[in-house]
Amino acid sequence: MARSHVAAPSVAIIGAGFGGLCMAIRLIRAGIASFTIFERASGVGGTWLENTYPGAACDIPSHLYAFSFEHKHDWSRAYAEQPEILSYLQHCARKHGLLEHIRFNTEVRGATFDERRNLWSLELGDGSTYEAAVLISAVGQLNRPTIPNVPGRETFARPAFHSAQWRHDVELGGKRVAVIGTGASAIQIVPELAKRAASLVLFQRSAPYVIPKPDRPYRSFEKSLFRALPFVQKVNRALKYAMHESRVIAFAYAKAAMALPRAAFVKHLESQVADPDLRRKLTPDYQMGCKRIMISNDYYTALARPNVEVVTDAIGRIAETGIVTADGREREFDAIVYATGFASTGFLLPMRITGRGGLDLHSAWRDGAEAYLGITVAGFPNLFLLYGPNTNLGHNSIVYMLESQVTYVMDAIRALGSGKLARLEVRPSVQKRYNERLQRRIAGTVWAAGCTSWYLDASGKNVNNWPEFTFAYKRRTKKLKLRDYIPAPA
Ligand code: N01
Repeated sequence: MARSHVAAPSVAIIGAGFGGLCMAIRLIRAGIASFTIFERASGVGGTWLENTYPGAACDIPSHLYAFSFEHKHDWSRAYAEQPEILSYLQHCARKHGLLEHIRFNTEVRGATFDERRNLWSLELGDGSTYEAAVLISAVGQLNRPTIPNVPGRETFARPAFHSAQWRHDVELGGKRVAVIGTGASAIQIVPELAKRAASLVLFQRSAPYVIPKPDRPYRSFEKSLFRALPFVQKVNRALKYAMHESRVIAFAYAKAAMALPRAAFVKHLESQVADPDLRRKLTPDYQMGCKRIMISNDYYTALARPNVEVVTDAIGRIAETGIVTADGREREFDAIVYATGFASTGFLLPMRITGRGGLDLHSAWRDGAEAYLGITVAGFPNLFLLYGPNTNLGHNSIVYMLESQVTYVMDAIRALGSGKLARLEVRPSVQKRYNERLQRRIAGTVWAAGCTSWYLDASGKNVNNWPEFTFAYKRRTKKLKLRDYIPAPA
């Protein structure tokens, strides 16, 4: 274990994506070196390492989708693509000396809290264990790809893979390709594949709302300006933040404000798709914002290409060489791409997390995952979640939320390092009150408008989204209040 420069508890971080790296940089900057990051992959980047499908890019502006303390003046475009985001994260890890703290190719299978010693014992993939006083989960919400259990799926004898497990060894150029799903991943994949596949059939269960993406390459003079005058970049970032932040009004405060983006959607669809039948298929039947709103300049034009077909009939089964829709029609394919999303509501699954008194985290969450501020969970002392329950956004950059959470966890680590506290465990009443209020707020948002989405668990409870302004969340997480926690003197 690395030696600390200041008195601090030992810290184990799970995941080396945006969250884990942010946490580690803040620890290093505070002079705390007693931490280890466990990463199941062979490199840093998390979702940006895993998702390498053609067209993978961020739908939040580059300057906003970056750490506030680690600006990059030379983003190549307004909305960065996956390789550039990955290389930014690799740069952050190198620059802040994080690599020596990361154990790559090391999966954490579970963790158990030892009440007598106030230590978390982590069970690692190779069967060994590792102990730390503080456990921080930074595994994200979208790390377990799901492939629907369509009858006959296993019988398909040709390549079939999930968008987050892209098979770069499979050449799709000139092939007959099926894409299942119309979420944020699919709308980036489809335009790229449509250009080179002989034919592409998109199986759409629900149509997404797609509006224009204000994307463009940055000009050299802009990059030079950002480098020479960092405050210009800061102003640019602040403006983008404010613009995105205002969007929560339509999601959560005044749904009538959704009329504006809806008008943009209608105009976009009408300008890009001439065929009225196709337009009808591509018009969603649910309230805008209920599922994630998509931005793309080439999705609709791709669907209007002669080699592309949008199928809205339900998939009945998958056969050896194709997909059979409920009407009995079989289409033959050389490959199937499942852009079918992630198991988003199980959070730390498949890890087994055992807290005080043998309490299992997933049993504690049998009525739906919840945490106080999305960060701490009653019964699980010294466990902190980054991007935990109800901290996802429909309107702004998740990096902002992560930084707020990291500020809060740093406060906790300082408190635990003071030598006065044995552990920090949120009071059940505080967690309950917080979540009751949160769910009341969510009930009035557009996400509760009756559609299905990855924000809802099996019982229909929204366990993923934060329903307010992000600056309100930042304010709440600025300082850890000891009164929210059960007193546990050292
Ligand atoms: O997954 P999704 P995703 N038959 O769950 C369909 C982030 N992200 O990977 O809507 C037919 O959104 C399902 O249909 P329906 C972003 O937060 C960000 O695309 O349930 N279809 C849906 O269309 C995003 O929201 C970026 O009716 C089936 C699709 O599969 C999140 O990741 C880029 C089906 C799944 O969509 C997830 O996006 C990419 C079935 N049996 C992703 N089962 C950025 O730009 C499921 N579907 C930052």
